[in-house]
Amino acid sequence: MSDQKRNFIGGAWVAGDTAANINPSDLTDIVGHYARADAAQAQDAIAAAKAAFPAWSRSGLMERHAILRRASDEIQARKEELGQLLSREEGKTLAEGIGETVRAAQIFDFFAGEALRLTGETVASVRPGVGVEVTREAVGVVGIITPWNFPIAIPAWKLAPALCYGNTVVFKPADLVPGSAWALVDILQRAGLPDGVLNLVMGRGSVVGQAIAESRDVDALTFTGSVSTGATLAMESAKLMRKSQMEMGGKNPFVVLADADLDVAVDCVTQGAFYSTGQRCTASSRIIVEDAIHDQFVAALSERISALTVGDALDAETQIGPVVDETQLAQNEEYIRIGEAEGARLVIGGERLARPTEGFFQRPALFADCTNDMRIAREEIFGPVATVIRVADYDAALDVANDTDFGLSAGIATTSLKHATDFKRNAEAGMVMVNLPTAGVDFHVPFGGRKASSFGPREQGRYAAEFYTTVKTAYTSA
Ligand code: UN1
Repeated sequence: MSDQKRNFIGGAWVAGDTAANINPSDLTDIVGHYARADAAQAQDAIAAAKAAFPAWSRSGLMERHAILRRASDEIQARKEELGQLLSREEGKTLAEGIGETVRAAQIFDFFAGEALRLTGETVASVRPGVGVEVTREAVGVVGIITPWNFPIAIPAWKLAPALCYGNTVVFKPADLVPGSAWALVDILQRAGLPDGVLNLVMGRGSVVGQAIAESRDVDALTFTGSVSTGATLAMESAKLMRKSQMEMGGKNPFVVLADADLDVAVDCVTQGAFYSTGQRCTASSRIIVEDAIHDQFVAALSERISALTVGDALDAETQIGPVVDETQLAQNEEYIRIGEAEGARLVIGGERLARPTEGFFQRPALFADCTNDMRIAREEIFGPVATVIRVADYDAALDVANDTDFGLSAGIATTSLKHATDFKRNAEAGMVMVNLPTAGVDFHVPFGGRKASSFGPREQGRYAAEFYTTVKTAYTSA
């Protein structure tokens, strides 16, 4: 295919089998044709990254700073176009697509700065006349495997620190959304990365992801995606004694107390559960509501849901874009059936919606009368489906919030300082939100969770150095 967007290996654009990138808002719209790498190309990419490592890990800080800065500037300058590409291939609204693109630019800006702030420690030795220095060095070849739901921000928050600290990269974006990833690699290579420092291998997890996971030449592996794949990749990594970082699912609680500002609570849940079509690991999917405000809250939320405009991601009126593909939509529908069979009450939504173009449109769904042991309250659905669980008081709410296999984000709507403080202290989650949605995080502070949600060091901000560097302790006798 002459118009094929190719893989990038060792500084050259390399053709492969072609896959069409389809717009979930309009199945007749082909976003582009993208190469799929095979296992041999993935190995070439790993070899190129390995060969480029010695020089890049010793490169000057101003060179790294300038490349990351240029990338940030170009992403920012092209935010409308890149945001549109993102929304067209993934289905989140244009406002969300542009917002995510700006977030990617901010992440590159942050790590351009971090490149100039590499520090270590000088420590007195216990032995007289001996000095100790603690420094951080690049890890080596980093394998980066990213999901479809944040086609530019998640690649940015893994690529930027990897490159900032002097690692070389083999990058496999999700097969469903190669467009934003390809654009990002194109920007970074034109920003001046030496050949082999960043390699793009698009394609299937079972082929490309597998080749990266199995390679002894990949020194660190970072992944965002499902729990089952994350667990497999962590085990593969442990067998090779390789550093790994897994960001996986969530079943994030959002507690609504009787003393909450009702508008704030409804806003937080609408955004947290349904924006980005509910396709976020940080989505609020268990809404835990105190009895005294329960009926009023469910009525207000259901009214809000019925007013949400579901449609083409690129239409300015749209508030909720399509589900990403048929497989995900069928999974959402299966969970609607499961919820009804379990005895939960479907208050609103869940049905497919017809729009002028053929796409994967679904009305956001709200279940009430749920118990925390139902499958719809325990398993990550990854769609616009939320469950409401009624509780007697704050203590019961906290118990239910923490009764989950996951621990990524937890939120509460309350005007009580006492309950907000207690929740921040006792919620078993990596991130806690007070009067804010569980999803939608800052780019410069740690991101990650507990239990089945995350494995390995945190991402983002200065904490990213924990994963993307390795510590050296040097002793010198005077
Ligand atoms: C956010 O909520 O702002 O895959 C980010 C995900 C997360 C990112 C969420 N890793 O949904």
